[in-house]
Amino acid sequence: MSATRSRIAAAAAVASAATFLSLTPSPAAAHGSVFGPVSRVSACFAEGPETLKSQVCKDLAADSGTQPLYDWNEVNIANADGRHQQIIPDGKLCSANRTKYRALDWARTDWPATAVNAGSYNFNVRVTAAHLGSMTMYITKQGFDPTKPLKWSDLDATPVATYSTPRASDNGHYRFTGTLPARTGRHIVYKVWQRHDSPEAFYGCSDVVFGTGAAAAAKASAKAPTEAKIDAAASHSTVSHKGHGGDEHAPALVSAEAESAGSPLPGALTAAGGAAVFAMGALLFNRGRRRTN
Ligand SMILES: [Cu+2]
Repeated sequence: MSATRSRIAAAAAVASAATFLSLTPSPAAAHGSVFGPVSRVSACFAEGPETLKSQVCKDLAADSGTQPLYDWNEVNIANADGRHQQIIPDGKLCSANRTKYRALDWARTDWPATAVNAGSYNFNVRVTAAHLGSMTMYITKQGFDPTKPLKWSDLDATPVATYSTPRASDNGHYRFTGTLPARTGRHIVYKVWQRHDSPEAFYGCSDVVFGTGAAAAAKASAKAPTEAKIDAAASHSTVSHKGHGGDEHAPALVSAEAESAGSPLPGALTAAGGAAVFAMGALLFNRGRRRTN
């Protein structure tokens, strides 16, 4: 084989390797979702993706399919790196600006909600993988209009809870206490969970209704998924439910895995995939050269 021909062969191999890398699905990493108060995606998943009851959950599935519900423990941005307000525009907070989860941004007042009162509140986050990091829970200001898309400026700057997430969970849960301020009516609790062992962050909206009256109770229909439901639906998930817990040094392709699940920020995949293609191409090219020597 001539040097020129072997170069052409190497180039073709690189091209097919690039195609292979871009077409090969890889499971996204597992994370979690807020079960207390129940997040939007968890509340719909709990109804059963194939047996949805709430109109808003049915509309979500009609718009986006059921995969966002089976992937209830995702809603991540792989390379957020603390830049939450820069990379998530107003109106896209609940989806983390992910097209896959766009329905979660709908400003509707019929999302399944959790009844709450001012004062101490026990938060419960179901995590399918624990990560060292910081979890911050915000709540909307008094006067928030739930018929308008959620904006960063709607959130009270003072968190209602902050929690340093340890590398081991309490049997699949992070439990911590916060303090809810006085509010009336429907509000949103917004979770920001920034990993410290990687730039990845997770987001979520939980609908709450303040008050103890019958009207509040009637609106507060959210239920968290049962463990049986989580187990039964795991095979439909594109998000790993196990396997990378406690990964203090995430492998290089973790970012790429999250990217393949639809992150709007493509840098990580390009970098990781490009490095792999380059390495493979260099190897093939050198083999070709050796043959011609
Ligand atoms: Cu994770």
